[in-house]
Amino acid sequence: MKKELSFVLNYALTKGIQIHPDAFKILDDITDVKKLERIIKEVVKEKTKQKLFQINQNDLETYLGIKDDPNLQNEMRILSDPTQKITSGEGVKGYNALFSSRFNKLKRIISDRPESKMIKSISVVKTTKLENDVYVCGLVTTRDIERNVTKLLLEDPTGSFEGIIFDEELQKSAGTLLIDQFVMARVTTSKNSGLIIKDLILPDIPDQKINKSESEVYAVFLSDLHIGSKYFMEEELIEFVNWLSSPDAVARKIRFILIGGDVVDGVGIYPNQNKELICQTIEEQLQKAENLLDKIPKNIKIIIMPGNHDPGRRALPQPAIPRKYNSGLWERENIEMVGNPALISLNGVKVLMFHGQSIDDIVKTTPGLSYDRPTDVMKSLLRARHLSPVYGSSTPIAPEMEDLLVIEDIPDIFHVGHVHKAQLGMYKGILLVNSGSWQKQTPFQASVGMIPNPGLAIIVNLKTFQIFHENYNSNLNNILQS
Ligand code: D5M
Ligand code: FE
Ligand code: ZN
Repeated sequence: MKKELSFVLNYALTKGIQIHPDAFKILDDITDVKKLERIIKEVVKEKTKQKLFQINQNDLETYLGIKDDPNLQNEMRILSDPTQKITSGEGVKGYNALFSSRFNKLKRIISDRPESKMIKSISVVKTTKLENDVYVCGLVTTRDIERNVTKLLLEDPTGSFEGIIFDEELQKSAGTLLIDQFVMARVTTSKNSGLIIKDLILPDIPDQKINKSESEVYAVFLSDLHIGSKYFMEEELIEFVNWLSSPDAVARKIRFILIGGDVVDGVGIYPNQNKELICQTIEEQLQKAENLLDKIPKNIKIIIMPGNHDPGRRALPQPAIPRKYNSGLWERENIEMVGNPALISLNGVKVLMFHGQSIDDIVKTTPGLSYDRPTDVMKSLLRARHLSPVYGSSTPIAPEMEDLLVIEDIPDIFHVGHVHKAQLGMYKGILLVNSGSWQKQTPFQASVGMIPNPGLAIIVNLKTFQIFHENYNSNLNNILQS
């Protein structure tokens, strides 16, 4: 008998627990001594708690995820992934196509509202004297505040017009509009034949029924691991991964792990990044990611989406992390590589995953929004029904023929990362999850006063939407916000 195995047997016996020969065979296959010790200690602890005195084959198979609990369904479907759809039109023509696709998709969405029967095109509104109020749809081109009025320039495929807002409250809502966002305006002709905006309506989310899983399984939401960075919390993430194969009652029900981008820290993403890297190449970083994810029980399905630090292309929508940098991740049976953004169904629960690059543009230009409250920004994306409305700011957007960033399907869970601040929220029944990070505060973040709350794993029961979290940060002030 191997030395390690006799240790295991003796350890169990001193605790008054026997190991069945079939269970012994499974233990014999485990070559990692540390893993073997950990497994036996945890199973013995669990058996003692349950006042049972034999470890059998079934215990170990369940514990190691070799055998699935047949009552737990874990069906994952990719409902939408930009990877295969990316075409990139060229130059001005491409951007015209993109904006016309954006306009048409959002007009279709807003057409469900009763007011939409009175929608007129901008060319008609500009050339006729209006008897009654009418509605026009357009993308916001500019927003100016002059003395006591706000002026909005709206554009549709027939032309553009400048509308004036006098009402104070309405000026406040106009102040939160994002450039290039779609809006419907109620307009009327003024005495001097200018156009006055009397109301602004966003596509927004209608009241709807949330889909839940029939089977009681849990999903884990992670993002911004930044593997390869000096500040990546490797020990803590390994501890979490080990917990996944522990007998803990919550861990035993986890069947999905979603990773919302910035899986690795990348190379050449910011000046002098190499000084803050432990792994200097993308390949090395992804290999480390693969080794780590390989320790996750195989009955857990893992979805990997890229962020702005991952390889592929920088502009949105992003394709999945290309196979050429690491084929192992692509070949793993329990791993699914998707682009950014992606819509996934987990036992019928729709999860919209988006890394969240556009948050940078939005907090810069919108009064009342900040990096500290990412779920507020997520709400404004849902109201705009667009993941990255602002064009030409810090978030690069590719000139696709189809605007793949319009939120067409309404999700049950909206999963975003990027700002390294784990936070939960709710909007019109949709669960908002910002999954934080597994990277300690970087010198850059310290210099701009950004305080992340890393090392938190958010876990959602997909049947009840009850939320759990596991904290792997030793700092007790590191808390999940909501
Ligand atoms: O982004 C982590 C966070 O840091 C995110 O909130 C954006 C912010 N960030 C990153 N780089 C910059 C620059 N250059 N200016 C302002 N804010 C920034 P990550 O994608 O992990 O780097
Ligand atoms: Fe990040
Ligand atoms: Zn990011």
